[in-house]
Amino acid sequence: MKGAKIFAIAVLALLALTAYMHPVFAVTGDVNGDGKVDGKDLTTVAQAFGSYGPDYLHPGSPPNPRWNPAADLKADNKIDGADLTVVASNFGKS
Ligand SMILES: [Ca+2]
Ligand SMILES: [Ca+2]
Repeated sequence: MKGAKIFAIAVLALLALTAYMHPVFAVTGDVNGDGKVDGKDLTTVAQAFGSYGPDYLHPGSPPNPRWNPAADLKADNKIDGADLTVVASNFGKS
């Protein structure tokens, strides 16, 4: 019984730690992973705008030369307005 209680406390502590650290590792719209959403992220998505990933045209097709998977925030294998909107709507967050 004591072991179960210690386990429960350990799980709760881990969950609290995860919730605390989560924003540091994942800011929505943070393309370059520097912890904030700013002009650099917007520029990165803008530069990849209109590009597409591998297998987009047909199975086995190569990715577009400007393809940047980090910029595909709405993960649909292409960079379009939806990805730009994610950066724009989270702009300034950290
Ligand atoms: Ca950033
Ligand atoms: Ca996308």
